[in-house]
Order: sequence, then structure tokens, then C-alpha cells
Amino acid sequence: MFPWLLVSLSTEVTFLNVFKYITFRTFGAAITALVLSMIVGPWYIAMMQRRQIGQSIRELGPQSHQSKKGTPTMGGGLILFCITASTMLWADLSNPLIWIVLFVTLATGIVGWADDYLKVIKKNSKGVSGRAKIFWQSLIAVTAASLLYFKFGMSPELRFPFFKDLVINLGPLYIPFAVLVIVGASNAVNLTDGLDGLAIGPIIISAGTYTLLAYLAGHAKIAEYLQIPHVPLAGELAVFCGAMAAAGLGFLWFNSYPAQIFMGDVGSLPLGAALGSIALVTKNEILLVVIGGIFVLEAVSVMAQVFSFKTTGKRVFRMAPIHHHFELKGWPEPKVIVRFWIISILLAIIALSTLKLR
Ligand code: 57M
Repeated sequence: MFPWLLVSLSTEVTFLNVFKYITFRTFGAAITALVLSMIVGPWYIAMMQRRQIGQSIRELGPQSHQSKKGTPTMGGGLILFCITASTMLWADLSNPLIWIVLFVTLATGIVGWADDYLKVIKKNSKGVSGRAKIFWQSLIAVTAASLLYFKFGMSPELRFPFFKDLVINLGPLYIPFAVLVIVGASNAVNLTDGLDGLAIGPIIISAGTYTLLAYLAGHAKIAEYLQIPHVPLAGELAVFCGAMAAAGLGFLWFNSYPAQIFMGDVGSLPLGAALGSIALVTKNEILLVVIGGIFVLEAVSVMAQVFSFKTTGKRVFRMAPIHHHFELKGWPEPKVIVRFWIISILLAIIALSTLKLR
């Protein structure tokens, strides 16, 4: 909104020209999202407490989790509000990629909200069934992928870090691939969200990394210099990513150990889907496996556990997802969390270093 409002005035008031710059607006969006979440956060938590929107804890899990019973949940609503409000204020809303990413984020947010609503408010322990969740996530992803491919001419070529000459043209198979990226990322973040700050930490780090990658992809000269795909409209996504990283940071203020609030599915499903869609629109799909390596590790640990148990009757981990394994080994919760953050920072550095290694 600001770009449209203020740039039209900039012929008379020249300093308003700064609103043209993506970098300036990214900082503006980040500060807005952070301040908003810090201001609205305490009110939101108090409202959830008043309405008794608290987490129930499964008996099966590590015993230390029983003390978390009743912690307010559905904090994702706060995160989504801060990201959306800040993006609406600071992004160029004539950019279709902003709307596609916002659509994926908010629509998967509704799926997550429905699950939380049934579980937490209607006390239906099953919530939305696994199949129904995948169906809706896939439908949202197919819509976004089709718009990208058919309407906005997104390139179906995949490029790989370290292998400069390796290019795979997926053609129309780009659509199922894009669905896999969005749905996979959404569910992987959901599996990770099992300890205080465990999911939001890597979300902040990944969104921060994509802020830079979006800016680089949108800049013709830098993209050419780095030999990365140039997507002219992708630069604007830096504004969204900046808002996402900062809204996550604001949420971490309250979700850090011991958590005053959990994000719920209304947070984990859309944040993962947002990352997947950002990876697609900035043409950094393969790099998502590295940047979001913690989410991949958590998802793979569940697959390995289920596969091993079904085929051999034995477990690979004491409990999956893998963060429970370390808890049951006796690591205190904050140690597991901070160590996972450290790995996430390391992965982001590795991902960024591949920019020069193509
Ligand atoms: C959601 N949700 C947390 C909170 C959060 C297939 C199977 C591996 C699925 C998996 C599963 O259901 N995962 C998805 C994980 C839950 O958190 C809520 O859910 C939201 C995210 N969707 O925002 O609202 C609990 O996690 C803890 N928590 C925190 N701090 C936070 O900031 O401490 C969450 C956020 C909360 C709280 O205790 O209640 C969850 O873990 O349920 N299932 C599992 O993860 C289960 N694993 C399992 O059954 N493993 C088996 C097989 C199937 C692989 C095995 O290893 O043999 C474990 N989950 C729980 N207890 N709770 C088992 C034990």
C-alpha cells in the first residue's frame, strides 16, 4: 500500500522516493511485524487464556510435556496477522507473486485453524483427518502451481547448487513437483513443532535467508553475476520474507522456553507452506532442502521410524520425530532446541555459500 500511496506523491516530495526501494520496504515490513507482534502478543495470549484455548497433552509422550497442559495455543493466528498486515502495508500489491504466496499462506492457515478449532475448542481429539488435511493442502498447492506455470510463465527448469550445467526441465510435471514442495514443507514444519521454539527458530532463519535470496533473484545484474535464475517479480518477496522472519521473532519472544503460547496447526501448516511457495517463486526449490534441513530431518526421522517399525518391528529412534529421541535420551529441552537452531544457522550459511559455488 505504501509504495502506491507515497510514490504517487513523490513528484512533489522527493524523499518519498525511498518507498520505491525494496530494501527500505523490507526493513519497514520487518519492523512493523516485530512491533505489532510484541504489542498484540500479550493481549492475544490473555484472550486465549480467558477463552481457555489451551493445549491438551498426549499421555504417550515424554513425561516432561505433561506440565505443558493448558498452555494457550493457536498462536499462529497472531503470526499470520502480523505477516499479512505488514505485507499489505509495505509490499507492492500490484505484484502477483505476493498475492500467490499470501494465498498459499492464508489458505493453509484456514486448514490449520479448522484442525485446531476441532481439537482445542470442540474437544474432538482427532481434528481434521490426515487425509482431509492433505487434500486441502494439495488443492491449494495445485491452484498456486497452476497460476505460476500457466498464467505467470514460471520456468519449469530446476537448477542445482554445485552443478552449474545440470538443468532439468520438468515441463508440465512442474505442477506435481510444486505441490510436493508446498505440501511437504507444510507437513515437515508441523512435525517439527513439538518443543518450545523448535519450529519457529528455523522458520526465522529460513525466512531471513529467503529475504536475501528473493532480493538477489529479482535483481537482474546480481542474478547474472551469481549465475542464478533471474525472476523479475521475485524481489518484492523480500518484503514478505522480512515480515515473516520478524513476525516469527516476535512470536519467539512468547514461545521461547518455557512457552507462554504454542503456534498450533494454524501456525505450523501455513508457515511451512509459505516457505515452500517462496522457494518456488524465487526459483530456489532445491536449496530449500538445505535451508530447511531441520524440517527435512524431522520428516525423514518419522518416515524411517514408521518404515522400520512396519518392516522389522524395531524402532530406529526411541521416539519420532527425532526431537523426542533426544529428549528421551535425557537432553534437557532447551539444549535440544538451541542445538537444532545452531544446525539451522549452519545450514543457512552453507546454502548461501552455494551462491558462489555454481
Ligand atoms: C504435531 N504436535 C505436537 C502444538 C503445536 C506420524 C506422527 C509422527 C505424527 C506426530 C504428530 O502428530 N505431529 C504433528 C505435533 C504438540 O504440539 C501441538 O501441535 C501444534 C503443531 N501442530 O503448535 O499446538 C505437542 O508438542 C509440544 N510442543 C511444545 N512446544 C511448542 O512450542 O512443547 C509444541 C509446540 C504439544 C507440546 O507437548 O502438546 C505433538 O508432539 O503432539 N506424532 C508425534 O509427534 C508423536 N510421535 C509418535 O507417535 N511416534 C511414533 C511413530 C508414529 C513414528 C514412534 O516414534 O514410534 C508424539 N507426539 C506426542 N507424544 N505428543 C508421541 C508422543
